Amino acid sequence: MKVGIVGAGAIGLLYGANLAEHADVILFTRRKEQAELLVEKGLLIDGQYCQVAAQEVSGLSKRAADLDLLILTMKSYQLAEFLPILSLLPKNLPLLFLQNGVAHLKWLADCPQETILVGSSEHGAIRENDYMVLWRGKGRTNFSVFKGSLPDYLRHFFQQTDTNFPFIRKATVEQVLREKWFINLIINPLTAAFLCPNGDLLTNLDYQAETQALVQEVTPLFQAEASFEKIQTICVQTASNWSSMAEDVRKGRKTEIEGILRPALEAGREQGVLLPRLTLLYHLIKGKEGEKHA
Ligand code: KPL
Repeated sequence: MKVGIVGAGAIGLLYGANLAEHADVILFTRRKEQAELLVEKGLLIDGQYCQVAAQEVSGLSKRAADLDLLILTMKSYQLAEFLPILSLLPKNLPLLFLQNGVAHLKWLADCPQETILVGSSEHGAIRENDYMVLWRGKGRTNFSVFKGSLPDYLRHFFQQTDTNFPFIRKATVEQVLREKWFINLIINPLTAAFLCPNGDLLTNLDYQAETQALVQEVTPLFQAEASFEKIQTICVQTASNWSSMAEDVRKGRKTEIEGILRPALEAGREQGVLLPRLTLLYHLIKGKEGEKHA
């Protein structure tokens, strides 16, 4: 089994390290230096060595015919630029998309591949540097079939990884994405605004009150899918992890605010749901981003 992973940020490195136990993994990186480092030093997860292959993403189309699965882990705003490359890849290569938010769904129907899976990751991970990742919270990868059907060899592969790194199949893509969207909608902007790790949303009582209030505010959009308990579970599982948005703000990078918060604000406008807390968080984070990415 050969698995290609596009994107070598925290999630790409985490999946690379965990899947390397069960498959030959090749990481496709944006920068040549990162691929060289991964080949030279190996991939280290919590200090443990894993052997992976790596090369620049420009070489993907040449290697794609050898792959049994391609996992796309880049941020949703980076995915748009990548879509033309997907149209050059074999139609029988199954793709698994692992983006936060829901904004990327509209692009997937145009991908020519016959099998498209959409997933969401509950893991907490931090990229220490180009070849080192810290696993800061074990979760599951929920996925569903967006197009085609799940080949038997992939079903078997996901069963193999199950004890340490479970993949859970859900009935619908909506279920997979909405549940994760709700989690990211609460945890990511709050931790990015308070600049704190996920666990602080429970242990700091002022932050906890704000977290509960935000859950209540967005409940009309998510109905039964919205629950403070769900947020508690993820915050406990990933307590020492900095959410991807908090990490992006900390490092002065572009965030996924447009893929996560904007669709919720739009839904609020359409459904007549007032979202003052979320609106403030949107502008707060967008404003910080604007200082660096104007
Ligand atoms: O998905 C995440 C993220 O940081 O984007 C969680 C699950 C909240 C882990 O930090």
